[in-house]
Amino acid sequence: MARRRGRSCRRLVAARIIGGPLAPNIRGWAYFTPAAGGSWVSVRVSGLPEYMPATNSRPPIGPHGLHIHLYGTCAVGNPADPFLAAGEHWNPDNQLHGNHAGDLPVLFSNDGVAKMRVFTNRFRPNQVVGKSIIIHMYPDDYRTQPTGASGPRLACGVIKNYRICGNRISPKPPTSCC
Ligand SMILES: [Cu+2]
Repeated sequence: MARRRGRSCRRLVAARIIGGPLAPNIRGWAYFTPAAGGSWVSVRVSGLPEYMPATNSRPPIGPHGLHIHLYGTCAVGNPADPFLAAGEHWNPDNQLHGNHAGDLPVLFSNDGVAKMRVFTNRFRPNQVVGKSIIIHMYPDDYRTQPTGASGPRLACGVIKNYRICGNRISPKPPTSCC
């Protein structure tokens, strides 16, 4: 652990998640930490929409599809169909959806709050820096190709290197501290 100005600092791969025009109250973080043989992915968000059962014309709202997408941009683009600039699911080894490296379990809302920690052996934290994480409106069915039929994109975060010094998290690259 490196020390600078008397504080201990460490590097953290993370994404600050912010809701787009379809769910502007969403706020949260995703953290990607090393694990034996892969990564822990920890997601904490608030402001998710209320669960609504499926109707004849649309799937249920929630639990929410969650994926790592290819490009590290959260440009909103079309407000009615936002965050398309993040591209498709991150799928470096050309798998079917359900087995994309960027596929993750759905997020369950608890009065708008979701907290989930999941292990994946599909990547190390460094490998997802520069990509994005997206929360969708509908559940992932893990079979519809290539999207899982998760529907519109509610929230987005670009996965970056952050540093934590004491309790502070700042978006400076790790070369400046650790
Ligand atoms: Cu997605």
